[in-house]
Amino acid sequence: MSVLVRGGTVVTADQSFRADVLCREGRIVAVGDGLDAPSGAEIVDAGGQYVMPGGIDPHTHMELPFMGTTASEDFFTGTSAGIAGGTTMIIDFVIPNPQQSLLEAYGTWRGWAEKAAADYSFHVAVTWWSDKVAEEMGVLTREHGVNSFKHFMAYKGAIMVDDGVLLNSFGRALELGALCTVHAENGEAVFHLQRKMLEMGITGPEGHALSRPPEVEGEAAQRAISIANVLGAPVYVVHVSTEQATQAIARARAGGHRVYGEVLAQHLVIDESVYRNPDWQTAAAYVMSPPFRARHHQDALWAGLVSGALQTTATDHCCFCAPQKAAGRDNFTKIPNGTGGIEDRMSILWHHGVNSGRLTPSEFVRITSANCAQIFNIYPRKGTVQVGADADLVVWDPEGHRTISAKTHHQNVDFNIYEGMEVRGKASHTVSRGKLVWKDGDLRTERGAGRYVERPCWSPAFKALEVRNEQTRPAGVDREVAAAFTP
Ligand code: URQ
Ligand code: ZN
Ligand code: ZN
Repeated sequence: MSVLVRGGTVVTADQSFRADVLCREGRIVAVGDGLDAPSGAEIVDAGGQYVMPGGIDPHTHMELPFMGTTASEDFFTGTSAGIAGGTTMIIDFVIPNPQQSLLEAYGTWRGWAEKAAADYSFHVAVTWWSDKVAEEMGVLTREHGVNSFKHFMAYKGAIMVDDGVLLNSFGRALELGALCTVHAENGEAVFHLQRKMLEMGITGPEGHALSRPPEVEGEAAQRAISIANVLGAPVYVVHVSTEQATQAIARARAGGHRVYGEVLAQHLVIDESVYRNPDWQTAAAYVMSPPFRARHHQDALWAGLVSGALQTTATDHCCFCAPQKAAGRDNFTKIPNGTGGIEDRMSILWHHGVNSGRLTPSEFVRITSANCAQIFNIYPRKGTVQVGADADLVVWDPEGHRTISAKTHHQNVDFNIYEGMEVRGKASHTVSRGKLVWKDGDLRTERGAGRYVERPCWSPAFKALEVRNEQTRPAGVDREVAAAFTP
């Protein structure tokens, strides 16, 4: 099976040039002018369009069991919706219960993901600590291609971890050459404020945002960065939503600390006024953590992306339908946290990023695909258009208009957070694993066509780096190990 994408402008993280792209048996086999079509090849006319690496969404939660229910989007429907929007790979999360074996949970999620229509990988959450957790982190890196471990600093009483777990886990990940990521909200402060809101009789969705003010994220982001810095470890902050956290990351990076920041497409364009919608169901549909913020935070997030302080974009695609959200009708703390968006991320970022003049097409490729591939060590297999790379491509129609709506989206959820938003720029064709699976509105994904993507750790690179100075080398941590990640 061959696919020839003809007549387009190839855009990678560092250049744009006119070229045809030939894909065969899942790989890109030729990039150049005037390529011949092998017999039987499917031909895509990409004239007037861009040919970019398929989007990678580093933050999704397909069929996540959470807050007493299960996310409505599964690995097949969710990756299919992603393909319709130009995303060809997800990195989802294995989230063990506290005291549960990480390997056991990993096996469960791998089973669920076998139905995926596109490629996928997993961050594994560390939700508790013991020698066994440390040992299983090693097995996951050595035998299962896991190179990132997640830590929830929120969700007290459920999956929240304290500073002690962060120190143990960050240190262990450093030994393994794996990257630690954090959900940065001060869970104790959230818990305290939730009770205050309820005592004051605030039970609606507005209470969700009021119990998670920006400082709750700013403090936790700074704390995670400081803890990582004490160990000389890198850290990746997921779903950065505030000016405070963006500035903490920018300061750390300016100081030479290896800190990465991820921003969700929805936090760039939706603000906290959604929680004041008089319709309870609509306001509840926007309950996610961190919550939507006042508009000035959006300016800071865009500045973070344009300046390079923030590197990746994601969706935190974690869908709950109206009946599920209704569990919190009388108490906002019971509303399952999560929103969707995997199908719309690329159009939102193109329309509000490139059409607005904030981003060039190459910068769009960086924040939707290339940076993620490099940070999570799967570049140039993913995240670029070159011979030998996986044949994951999106043919992007910059003039294609779309009105986003739950009535027309492919996501398995009864609400679209961008409902009614008009965007210019959309995926006209998507190639996944060398197959044309989205063609002018015809979605032809196959259940189980996706494959698990192993992500190797960084060991060799770290040995070369010198510790920044004596102070950052924690006592007792082997000099060579401490050299890891520390520029
Ligand atoms: O916190 C997360 O990232 C998961 C549980 C999805 N829910 C959310 O509100 N972001
Ligand atoms: Zn989170
Ligand atoms: Zn999440």
